[in-house]
Amino acid sequence: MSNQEIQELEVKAKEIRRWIIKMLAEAGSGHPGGALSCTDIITALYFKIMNHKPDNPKWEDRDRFVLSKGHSCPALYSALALSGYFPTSELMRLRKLDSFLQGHTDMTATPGVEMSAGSLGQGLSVAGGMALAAKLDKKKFRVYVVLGDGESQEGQIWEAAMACAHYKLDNLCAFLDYNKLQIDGPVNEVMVIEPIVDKFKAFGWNTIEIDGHDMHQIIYATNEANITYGKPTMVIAHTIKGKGVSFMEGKVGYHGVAPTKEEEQKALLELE
Ligand SMILES: Cc1ncc(C[n+]2csc(CCOP(=O)(O)OP(=O)(O)O)c2C)c(N)n1
Repeated sequence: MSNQEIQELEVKAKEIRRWIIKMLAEAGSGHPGGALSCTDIITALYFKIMNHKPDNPKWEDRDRFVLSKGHSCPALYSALALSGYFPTSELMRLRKLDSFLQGHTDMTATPGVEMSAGSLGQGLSVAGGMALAAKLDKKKFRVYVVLGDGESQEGQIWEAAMACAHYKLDNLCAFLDYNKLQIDGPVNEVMVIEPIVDKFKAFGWNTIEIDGHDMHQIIYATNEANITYGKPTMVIAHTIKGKGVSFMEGKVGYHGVAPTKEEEQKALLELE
């Protein structure tokens, strides 16, 4: 992939970060920290990696994306809008009563959203089911899923991890958005998930560790997943919660607190 393509993705990621800030400031509520940490991964998937047709969201051969940490949906909504699934003007109606963009994803309401999420821990099971269905139906589509590190304390993740390896779901590529923080504080203090790479390896997964804000590494990891046969791939992506907005970076307080109008201006200046 050329440096120019990488730069274009970086520009797109910045645009998505600006939308996240704008839509949350307008709504006055929502989750900036975890949305900003997975933005680069979602940008690479929607604008480089995935086969999808925004004008035909239900195209049966499309690659599937599951955002398991559903509270980070502003990143997904922005990527969907900028891809062309719906007008960007809808983004400013986030969390309004009659909007199809609610605070957590709703697959029955939003074009392009594949799974309703918000209750943590379920996304890997669903993504695994989609990947297994592709195998049974002899379909070529691939399935991508983004998990949270705090979310990975859920038992269901490990049952799914076992099942995905058992069924040899090499058409499944998961990203762990490893930003080291969750709602109540540092993941290490709430419940240690290390050694996370060894754990997924032990469960039978191909594992790749990357900087989750480096486009080159994100693309490399998905390409590696593509040519790995007989096992699913877990990309352990080291990220920063609140990435891109200096006063939000690494701050647990911005897990679920929207920027004020003043903070919005400050953040947008940084994201120019
Ligand atoms: C089953 C369940 N338990 C608790 C919550 C409340 N909750 C929302 S976000 C969150 C923290 C998630 O942390 P993490 O997965 O690390 O997400 P990120 O830091 O990327 O935002 C919690 C506990 C929930 N949504 N679902």
